[in-house]
Parts: sequence; structure tokens; C-alpha cells
Amino acid sequence: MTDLAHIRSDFPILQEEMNGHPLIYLDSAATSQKPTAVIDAISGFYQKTNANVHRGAYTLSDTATDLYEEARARVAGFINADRREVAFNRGTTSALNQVAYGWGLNNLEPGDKVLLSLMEHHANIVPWQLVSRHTGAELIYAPYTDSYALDVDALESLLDENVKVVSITAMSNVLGTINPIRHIADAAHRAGALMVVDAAQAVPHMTVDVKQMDADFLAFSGHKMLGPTGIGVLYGKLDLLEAMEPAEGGGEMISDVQLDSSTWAEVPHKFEAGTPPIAEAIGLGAAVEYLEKLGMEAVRSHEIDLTAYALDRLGAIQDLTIYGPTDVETRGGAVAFTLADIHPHDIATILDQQGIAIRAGHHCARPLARSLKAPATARASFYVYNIRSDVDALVDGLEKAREIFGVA
Ligand code: 7TS
Repeated sequence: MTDLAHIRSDFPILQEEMNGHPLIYLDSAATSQKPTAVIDAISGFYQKTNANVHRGAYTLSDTATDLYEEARARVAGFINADRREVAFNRGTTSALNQVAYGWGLNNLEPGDKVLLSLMEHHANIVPWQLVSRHTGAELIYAPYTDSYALDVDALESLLDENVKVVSITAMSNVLGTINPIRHIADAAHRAGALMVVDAAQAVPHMTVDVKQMDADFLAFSGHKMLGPTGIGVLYGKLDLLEAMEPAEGGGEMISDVQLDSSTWAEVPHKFEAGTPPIAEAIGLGAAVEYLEKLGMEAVRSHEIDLTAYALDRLGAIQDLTIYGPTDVETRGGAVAFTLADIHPHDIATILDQQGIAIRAGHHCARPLARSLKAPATARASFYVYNIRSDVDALVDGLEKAREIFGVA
């Protein structure tokens, strides 16, 4: 195991108590906790260098701009992209909407298809539905197998020349499944389609290399990777970003504005209308620096170890059903489950009374929940700061839930 236990003191919130117990945070798939390095980067910006960016009439604004652009360069390096290929926005949801409205709205036509999967988060479904109302394009969905892997054969059989976009999650936020993006991208490109990747769960937890994946567009959020809320990234291949229309207009994103038309700024600024989330970008830069110091291989191997331990211990609980792959090499650290017929919200409430935070519900993936015939599941999800005793506490809490609900 790659032991990261020593980093727990970097996360002030982990010293907090919850309902009279030490906080055990098992909801990092929803949002991660933040290390002092990130909190300090944000407050340091506001205390010493706050000004608007790209309006450099004075030194303070130049400094803020430099910090903002340094953060971009760091984030770009983290995913092996050029800095011009990284546009900041509000998060994965906003990035996927930019692709749907910027690329989809201007390129899709009746008869075209957008190929998604049944394990997508609403953020990778609803923007395509909204745009298809304007374009007449049809949405089609690749299924998953009995062992909760994406059914790649079925996906490939759905790929005909009418499919113009394949948009798939790199890691499911419910099943934990890691999808073979490069393989799917190759198939998509052979069929003449673009490959869009929802990397909200992947970038925080494993090495993501946009070139290795051959992603055309890729979206992720800062807040799930130790960074602040309100910042996310749209990566796009340079030529595609240069050709793509902006989905939002306003200040910062123009080259010139006439009364009846405008020209756009260079990429990536064309996609950053309005005052950007400056402090948040700088905070994300600090988060990336922190993850780089840990090393993404260490992050991944820590999570493999912890997830294996969790699957083992949870699997020994009677009447507990896990929804997701059992092979830890093919999955991340989000573990969705049900326990007998106890409602997942009741499970979450009982665990909360013991200071343990998990999520319960459909996890913003209703089509998946419906297809699992489990409208709600409980979900524990792990990150760098979790340790085996967190899993032990979860298991004890679940045994308690069994007792309270009189499950024989
Ligand atoms: N895609 C995936 C795979 C996600 O897990 C999430 C958030 C999003 C997109 C949207 O990200 P946002 O930052 O724009 O909100 N997932 C979750 C979750 O599992 N629980 O809360 C949010």
C-alpha cells in the first residue's frame, strides 16, 4: 500500500467532530476536502494580489493575470495539454454545456446521433438533450455488462456514420467503472465522430493524459480534486477549439465588437466570457501542485488498496449488494451499495449520527439508477486522505444499521 496517512494533517476539516464523533468523510465523489495549501493560496490571493485579470493598466492586475495564467499552465501540464487548449469555467457541467452548445448546436443536424452510455451523470446527458431539441439529433445509449463494465462491443455496434459525437465518462461516479477511453476514441474516430470525455471522476484519481486518450474534448471540475468550487476545465484539441463557436458572449472573449457583429479573442479566452473565477483558478493550480507532489501513481495505488479493502469488508456484510466491478484494477473508489431493504437515506442518517458522511440517492445518474433497478443506493467514496480505519468505521456503522432495522 502507498501509505498517505501522513497527509491527513494537511486537511483541517478532518480534525472536526460531527455529531459528537470524529468526522469520517466518505463523499469525495461529490466533492473533495481541501488541503491548507489550497486554502492558503485562495486567501493569500485575496489578501495580497486581488485584481481583475487581462486589464493590465497597473502592476496589481498584471500580477493577478500572471498568477491566473500560471495556474492554467500548471493545469494544462497536469493533463499533458498545451495551455491554449485549457479553458477555465465553472466545472464539468459548464464545460460539457460549452461543447454541446458550442460544437453540437452548430454542427448537428436531423439524422445525426450522439452516442452516450447508460452510466452517464446528468451533466453528460441533459446538455445533449437540450441541444438536440434545436438540432434534431438523436441520443443513443451504450449499455453496460452484467459485471458493470461498459459494453464496448455494443457501443461499437451502435457506431455508424450518423454518430457525430461519442460522449462517455472516463470513470462512473456510481459504479466506479473505469472506461477504456482510448479504445472508444479510436472507434469513434474510425466512424468519423468526435470523442468527448467526462473526466470529472478520473482527473482527480488517476493519471489523465489527453494525448494518450486521444480525447477531442475533455471536462473536469476543480472541487473534486482538492481545489475550490466554482472552477472547472474544458480541454479541447487546439484546431477544434479554434473552429468552435463560443457558447457564451460578453467581455474578455472578444477581439472586436461592432454594433451588429463581433470577432473572437484567441483561444482559450474566446471561451472565458466575463470576469473569470480568478481566485478559484489559483486555488486549482495549488491543488494540482499538491497532487503532483503526492504523485498520481501514489494516489491511484492508495485508492486501489483502500477500495480492495472496502470491497472485501463490505462484501462480508450479509444482505449487502455492491453495484460495480469487483476487480479493483478496473474501477475507482466510488462504491455504491444497498443493504437488505433499508432505504439508503436511512443508512446515510444512521451513519451521519456516527460522524460518517456518505451520499444516498440516485447520484445524478437517474437513467443508470433505473436500469440497475435500484432507484437509490448508498455510496461511499474515497480519496487520498482516507485510511483503512474509515472503512472499518463504515462497516461498524452498517452493522449498527442492520441492528436498528432488525435485519435478521
Ligand atoms: N460528471 C461526473 C462523472 C460527475 O461525477 C459529476 C459530479 C459531474 C459530471 C458534474 O460535476 P460538477 O462539478 O459540474 O457538478 N458528481 C457528483 C456526485 O457523484 N455527487 O455529487 C456530484
